[in-house]
Amino acid sequence: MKSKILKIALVGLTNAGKSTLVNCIVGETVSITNKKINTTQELILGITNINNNQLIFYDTPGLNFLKSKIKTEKKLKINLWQGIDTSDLIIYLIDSKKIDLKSVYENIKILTPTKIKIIIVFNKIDLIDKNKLLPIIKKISEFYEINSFFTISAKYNIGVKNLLNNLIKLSKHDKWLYLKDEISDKDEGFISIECTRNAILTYLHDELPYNVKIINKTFKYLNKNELKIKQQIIIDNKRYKKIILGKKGIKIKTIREFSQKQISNILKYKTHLYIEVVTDNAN
Ligand SMILES: Nc1nc2c(ncn2[C@@H]2O[C@H](COP(=O)(O)OP(=O)(O)OP(=O)(O)O)[C@@H](O)[C@H]2O)c(=O)[nH]1
Ligand SMILES: [Mg+2]
Repeated sequence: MKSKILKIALVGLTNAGKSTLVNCIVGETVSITNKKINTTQELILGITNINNNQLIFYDTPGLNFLKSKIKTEKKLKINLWQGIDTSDLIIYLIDSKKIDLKSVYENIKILTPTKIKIIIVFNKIDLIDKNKLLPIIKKISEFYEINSFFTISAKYNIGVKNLLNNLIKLSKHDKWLYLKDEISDKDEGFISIECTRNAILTYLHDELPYNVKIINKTFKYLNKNELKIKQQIIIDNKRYKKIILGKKGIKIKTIREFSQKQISNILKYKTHLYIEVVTDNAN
């Protein structure tokens, strides 16, 4: 059978469940998820192969950015558009529990000039009565030439197989871009950094979690079961250091433990994680 390929950009408001969907499709955690907003900052790829079809999903940063608070806003926009520009299809993902029709109209209006086919997927169907979506689907199709609507629950893997079976019908004859076993473009080092970012996002508030940089100083497999990672959390404001450390270091302890557990679960290595907080250009 000739190889086929389809590149799909997952687009939608923050918290719609884009990263959860990528993980569900790939079957492993390649992109972190969190109930806080603007979790995804990089453009992350999730790849799945079904028979002769290679489906490549671009998990993009949520469309509504944390204006002014977030220093990386520009980077998020670049990553979002890079994902869209390289795709053959846009999945506009909607949180069915929190439908904001105005934002759906506005965002589809922004995406329409790209001339890339858009399909709409209602996520979190486990939280609502499906019938409530019918008038909404009718309204959207009155405004735009969109005729493909799907309902899924990315968290509970409902309707996802049906969605994939419909996507493969749209794939085009071409060479696969990734090897059979590749599930993401990101490596284990990246995931370990994302886990610590996720821990910071979970335990710290306001703008701080969005404005830290994390790097791996050491990433070493000790044997086939154990992993040693030394990370640095780099901040540009001395004031933040106190907040991240917390009273008697309690905050950083919680962050380290949360991240270490997540890394161990995702990478399937017993992980020894060490974290140091440093200031850069301190003021
Ligand atoms: N009940 C339910 N919750 C879901 C579902 N999909 C995602 N969630 C939850 O919604 C929250 C946001 O999910 P994410 O996958 O991080 O959302 P996102 O669209 O990637 O968000 P950003 O990266 O901020 O743009 C998390 O707490 C998920 O567990 C679903 O199908 N049902
Ligand atoms: Mg995300």
